[in-house]
Amino acid sequence: MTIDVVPLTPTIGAEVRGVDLAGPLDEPVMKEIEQALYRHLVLFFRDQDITPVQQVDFARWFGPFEYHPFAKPHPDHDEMTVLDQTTPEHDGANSWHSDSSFMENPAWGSVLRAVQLPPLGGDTCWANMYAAYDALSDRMKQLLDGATALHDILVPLQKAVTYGHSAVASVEETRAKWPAARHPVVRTHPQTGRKLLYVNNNFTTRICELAEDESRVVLGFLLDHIKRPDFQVRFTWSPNAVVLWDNRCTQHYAVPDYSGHRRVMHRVTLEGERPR
Ligand SMILES: O=C(O)CCC(=O)C(=O)O
Repeated sequence: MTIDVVPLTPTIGAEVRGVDLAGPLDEPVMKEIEQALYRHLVLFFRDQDITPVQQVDFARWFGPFEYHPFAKPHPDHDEMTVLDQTTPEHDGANSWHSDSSFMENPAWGSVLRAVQLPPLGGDTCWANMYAAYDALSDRMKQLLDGATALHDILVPLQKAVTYGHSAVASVEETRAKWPAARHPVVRTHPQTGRKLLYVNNNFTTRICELAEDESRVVLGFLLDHIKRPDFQVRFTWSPNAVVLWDNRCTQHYAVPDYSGHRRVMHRVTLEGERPR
């Protein structure tokens, strides 16, 4: 079987047709999907009426699972988290982010499936962080290459607790378990060997090698820069659509425009490696 990969923008995102994720999918097909992912960074599969077990099995091929410390697990499948939202404004997904960058080993990627959708809205956008790095001037690249930044759960966690999106008992105790992680500002993707910008609006608080006020300005510029529409693809979900993304070289943003309607998604996240 050869899969049909249809790019959605010149920069990021492709729809994959001719694949039934209910599986089983043989090794050559999975390798084609993997290669398509490295090329397009985010893959969209429509009309995949699959069970949680089938979703978990598809994700498993890419590596071990990440068990998120704060997300709500599926009652029957602890590898899966359930995103169930009617008040999306403050849940932290409507801010450009790379998942779990506050961890030493942030997520490799995720498989997300639309279970229940609002009548309108609830799109998700992804952005290409290779393109964000490539678009910087040589002088800015020189400044950032070799620099490191802190990624901290504290503020997003406080916000999530304030708005009822997280049930952690104590922000301080949770934070103590997850002290800020230090990662390179410019990361090299372990499979493609390409450099990419690795700072995000949810978690990155400080560029370590700069003075505090310098960091505020440079980081502020970078956190705006990564939002450029020419780095992005925007996906309008349909029932049973499935998205596979590489979390290492992308960021995403869930559009919170469906308040009062329910949106339920099943997510399986894969464990990543330490950024280098
Ligand atoms: O619900 C979505 O579309 C994306 C949610 C999100 O930001 C995430 O899974 O990290």
